[in-house]
Amino acid sequence: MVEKEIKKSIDSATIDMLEKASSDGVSTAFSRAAAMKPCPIGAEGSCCSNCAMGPCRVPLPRGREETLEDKQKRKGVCGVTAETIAARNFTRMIAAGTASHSDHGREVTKMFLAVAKGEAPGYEIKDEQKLLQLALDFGIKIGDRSNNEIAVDIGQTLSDEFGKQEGELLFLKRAPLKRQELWRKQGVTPRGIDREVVEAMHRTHMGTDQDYHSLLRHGVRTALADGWGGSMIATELQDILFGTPSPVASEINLGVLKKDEVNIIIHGHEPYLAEIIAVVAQDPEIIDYAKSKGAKGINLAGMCCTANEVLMRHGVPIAGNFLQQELAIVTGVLEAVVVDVQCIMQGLADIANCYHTKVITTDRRAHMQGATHMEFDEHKGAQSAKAILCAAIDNFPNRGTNVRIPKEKTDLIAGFSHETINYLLGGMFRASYRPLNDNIINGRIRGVAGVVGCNNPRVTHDMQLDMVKELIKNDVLVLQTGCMAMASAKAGLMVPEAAAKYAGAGLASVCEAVGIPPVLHVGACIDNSRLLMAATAMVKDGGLGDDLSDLPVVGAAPEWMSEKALAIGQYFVASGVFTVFGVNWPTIGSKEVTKYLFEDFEEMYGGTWAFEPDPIKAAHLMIAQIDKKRKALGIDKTRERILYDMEMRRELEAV
Ligand code: SF4
Ligand code: MSK
Repeated sequence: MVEKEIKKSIDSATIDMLEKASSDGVSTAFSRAAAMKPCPIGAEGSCCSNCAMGPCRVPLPRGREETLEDKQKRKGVCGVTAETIAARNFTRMIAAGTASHSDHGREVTKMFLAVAKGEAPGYEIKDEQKLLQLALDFGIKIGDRSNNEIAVDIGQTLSDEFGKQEGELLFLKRAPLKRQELWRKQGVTPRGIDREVVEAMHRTHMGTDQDYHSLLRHGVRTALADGWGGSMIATELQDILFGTPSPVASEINLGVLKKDEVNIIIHGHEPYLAEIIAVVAQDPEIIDYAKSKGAKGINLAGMCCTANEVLMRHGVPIAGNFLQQELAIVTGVLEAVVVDVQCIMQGLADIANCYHTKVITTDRRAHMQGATHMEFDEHKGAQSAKAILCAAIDNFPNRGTNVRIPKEKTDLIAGFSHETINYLLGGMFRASYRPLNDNIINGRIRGVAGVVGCNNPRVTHDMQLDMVKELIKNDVLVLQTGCMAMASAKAGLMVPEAAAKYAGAGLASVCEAVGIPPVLHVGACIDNSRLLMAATAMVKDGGLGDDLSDLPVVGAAPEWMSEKALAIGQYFVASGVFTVFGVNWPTIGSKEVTKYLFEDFEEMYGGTWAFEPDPIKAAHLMIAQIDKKRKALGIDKTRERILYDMEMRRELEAV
């Protein structure tokens, strides 16, 4: 029997595999979500379990307005208010998100230092230009020193950013001056990355910070340590080590799996192992080994953000986004899913038991019961990769007959790093954001939206498409990362031809002139730092104000689930960007806290949060915000003229 949860996605490959999962009798995140309703008290941020006097639940009254008497009663055993509980929970989520991105950044830094010191054979410095630019930024001597010598100093400088006790994070200097001053004035300039995360945990411990204003201020400081710290370090150093992405063609969706080859999915977030697997998988010796087991070859595909990383740099196809990870196993043709860190469902181990798939954990920080652990050693990268590939190949003969590969796969172009956008718009020798700014000023492009984040089985999988289509139809250029980028790619929005099909006339004319899709794949979750850099470049190119908050730029995470998404949203907001989230809002249990985030933050940071679960309505909130910024910049009239011209053109065509 077909279960109710199979209607949970708009992606037909996902629906197909949910039907197969149902007939195979296996549970997935979709069926588990349907069977278990979310706790309403936790969802609104009104539950505290920060000490053993609790957990304390202080829900809003249901079905009626909160009275003063209710408010008096809504206290934990320690006397803490519902406001403090909501703000503490929110700050802890930001801290966890920041910790995850930043621990990724730390690992990259360690890897970078190992490569610079010649201790990680198989890896090398690929982007010399970016290396030298960073050296100039940090005042590190270049002279006649080798790249590796310079890299050691850069690695050490950035490694120190994590444990720095005082001062300001180095990358904050990249932000417009006005923004830096605003952060100082608000007291949210981050010092060291680890320091802000540790302080967030301390402040939210029982009996420490009990004022929601100061708790949330520290949440902002912590989030900034992510966007302008840990995430930016990860992006920059990965670019130097593995190459700064440039446009690359590939394919996406479960249809990239192959019936007659050894299928291996690389899944998670940190790309060092995946990088070397992508290389070693092409070794003729390994391919011959696969053939010796009866396969025609090795088919590597990605999942989640590790997928984005190896897509952008090697063109490795993507099997799917977050909610498709279990479904890739349901195909019955997956020999191994090789995971590193973050967004890996423990459900993989259970579901793999029902098929022949091997779940291989590879990171010392992320083990899973029921999985095979083959720890990656960066000092012996190629050996680690080879051992993992062989384990997958050895599993090929165990493949059963219960197989079905969805036919869906879609072409996409990825790899629009901040530098690439610069070159594409301005040309190789005059790389600049000037043409983007000019087209925003003349109204062909109304504004820019970053639509990022995860999938969530509490809402229709990939429903963000409605938002993205509405935005581009209204001439908003969309930049995407993470699993949202994958949703648009699956629907065919990430090819240049999509401009004529889906974009408004103004945006389409620019995309066609430059040869870009109307929806740009900018990278993985940590690469939201590229969005900060792109927005900063727009300010620096002039004509659109002198701060990030002046730009007609907005953000959204319509299907978010991860604490990392909240950290990203918070650093967008604190960088001056209006940001709307879908699914649910985790402080709804406190009107004061929610008002503070949704209204007062605008005064303080020039950017604010909003919550709107309907993707079309959310798109219109974003468009309204873009129009508000255009008006403040005095460029609203140019757009009216463009629309008038289009109308006139249509009338002419009708004659
Ligand atoms: Fe309850 Fe206060 Fe302990 Fe939280 S910190 S569990 S509200 S007593
Ligand atoms: S992988 S954080 S589900 S975007 Fe970055 Fe996707 Fe969200 Fe993980």
